[in-house]
Amino acid sequence: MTTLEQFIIEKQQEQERATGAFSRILRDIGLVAKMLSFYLRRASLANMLGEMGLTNVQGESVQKLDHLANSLFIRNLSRNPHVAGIASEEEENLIPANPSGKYLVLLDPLDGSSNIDVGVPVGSIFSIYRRITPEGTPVQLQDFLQGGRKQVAAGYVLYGTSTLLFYTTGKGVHGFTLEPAAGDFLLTYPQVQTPEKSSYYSFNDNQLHEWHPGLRKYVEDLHWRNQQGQAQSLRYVGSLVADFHRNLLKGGVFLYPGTVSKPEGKLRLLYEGYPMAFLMEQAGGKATNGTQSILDIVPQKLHQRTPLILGTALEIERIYSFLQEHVTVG
Ligand code: P6P
Repeated sequence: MTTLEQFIIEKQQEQERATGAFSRILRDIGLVAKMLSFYLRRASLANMLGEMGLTNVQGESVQKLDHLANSLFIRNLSRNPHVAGIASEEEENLIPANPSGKYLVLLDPLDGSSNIDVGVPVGSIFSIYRRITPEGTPVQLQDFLQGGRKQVAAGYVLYGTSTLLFYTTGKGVHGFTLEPAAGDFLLTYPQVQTPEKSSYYSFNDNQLHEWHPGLRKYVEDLHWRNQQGQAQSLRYVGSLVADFHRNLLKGGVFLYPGTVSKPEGKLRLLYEGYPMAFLMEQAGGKATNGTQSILDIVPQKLHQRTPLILGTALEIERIYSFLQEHVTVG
């Protein structure tokens, strides 16, 4: 079987400008993923569950494992000579690394960590750009605000029944499974395409009354189609990586839209929306904020939020049609 390292080298040889720098970064992300997989499986045995007693830049309580994941990624990537800078959901400001580096890494180090205490899968999300400021100088905020279409790579690690690493460099989506006996990720899902037919829909309906009327109409349509025997099932884990991964492989649609009181939604554009949208588009699906493709949103701030609706192209087109039918006035 092909290891992650072998696969990266093979793909690198196909890319004329590949210098091995990007491959080294992906290997470092894989290394942290292996370490986190180890710690997560023993968290309840090693008193690693629960809160740190700190609040992060998002105003959220920091879980012990959030802190560990953030530290591991930053420590390992900062040592990589090709990484010029890092941004993390857990850090208010960008983190300059090696001025001679060509790449930037944006991270959600451990997404869905509140689920860990109840044994629900969690994930890490990453997004990689080439810097646009001169090499040899410290990275600037503008390096991180290039927009989703400028990503050179994106991916996630799912710490579930097995530990999976999925990524794209714009030439398809490829998935690997951690083989603990070998201590390496092995290629198990080459060239992933999301099914055209949707089997699942994933959303938290606790604010449905505040959704755009067109989206509420879409949900009614889902239920009506189920009554006609075109059954899709509600599956919502409350962990973005887990919900995304199931829908990517089985076909589905995920909605975390804006609401009347929170029009910008909850999820973060730069290290959740952009990478997941890149992956979904590469797998043949679509990703939108309700009015445009996620990847076309022009970023303004490091931690800005975005409504996120993504999945099979057919369902996203259906959602667009309901939104256009129910344009709210004013
Ligand atoms: P809610 C986890 O906290 C997270 O950031 C994502 O992983 C997940 O998709 C979403 O929030 C769940 O939010 O409001 O349904 O609990």
